[in-house]
Amino acid sequence: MYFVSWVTHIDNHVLLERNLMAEQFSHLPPLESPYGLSDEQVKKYQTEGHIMLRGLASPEEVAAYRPYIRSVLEEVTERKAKQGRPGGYASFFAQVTNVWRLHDAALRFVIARRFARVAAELMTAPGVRLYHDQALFKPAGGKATPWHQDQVYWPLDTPRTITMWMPLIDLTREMGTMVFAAGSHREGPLTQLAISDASDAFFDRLVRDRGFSLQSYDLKAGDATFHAGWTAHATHPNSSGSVREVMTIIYYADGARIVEPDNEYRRVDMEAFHPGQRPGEPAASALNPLLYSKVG
Ligand SMILES: O=C(O)CCC(=O)C(=O)O
Repeated sequence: MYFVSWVTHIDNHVLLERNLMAEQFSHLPPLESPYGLSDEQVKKYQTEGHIMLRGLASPEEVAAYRPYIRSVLEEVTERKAKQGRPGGYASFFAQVTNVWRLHDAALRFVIARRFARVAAELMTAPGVRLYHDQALFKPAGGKATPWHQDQVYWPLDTPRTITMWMPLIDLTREMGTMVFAAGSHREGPLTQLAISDASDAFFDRLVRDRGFSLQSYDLKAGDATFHAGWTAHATHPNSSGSVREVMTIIYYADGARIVEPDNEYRRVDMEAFHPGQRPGEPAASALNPLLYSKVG
């Protein structure tokens, strides 16, 4: 059975309970074949805390999934669904979290073995689990996303965390691409500030004072950047007349444990993304399927 074999790398009953047999989505590309990372790319990621990969998905593969991801975003933002985190980021982007739970087509994209394998190989982790996904659509005229470090939000005991950031359409800098402070991940936590004007001012000064090289890329649909949880990053504003359509998937190394939340963001994330779990436990709730395992 095609769909059953397609999901055998998933060890979690939650996904298997989903209607993966749905004929409706059988035309969607499986996104299974390996990308073929080089040792140089892995080394570059580990040195700089981010990397840009051309053609991780083909334009055709992305085009097949795009309408489903867009439809979820449009539906959720229309009814202004509240999703977990405190704080309002509406001027930066329209945000829908865990799209994989809202649509079976998006599920196939988010659990894609090709993407998860790249995440594992960049972190030299034997396996990765899903933390969550986010569709991040920056509206035309949307402000720059302020400088921040993601892991301020994440109650995990490992630096081996990573975000795949993939545009669904071709992007130029004017549409709000990412800016990374290369090598900043090696500093670990630099502040407890969450995304805000304050974090933006803090990092703006810090990257200048420390002389971090700032790197940014124009991307075609299906190209992707990956960045580590402690890599300081921001985006350009969207000064174009078009919506910037991006899908992100966040992974962590299998075996990571939940830490006692030391801020409100981490407490909320623990409850939202590791439901029923306690600090000290391996982070492996029903919402964190193992998406790739070298031995599996
Ligand atoms: O897409 C954006 O505007 C920000 C994304 C971001 O900060 C992230 O994915 O970590």
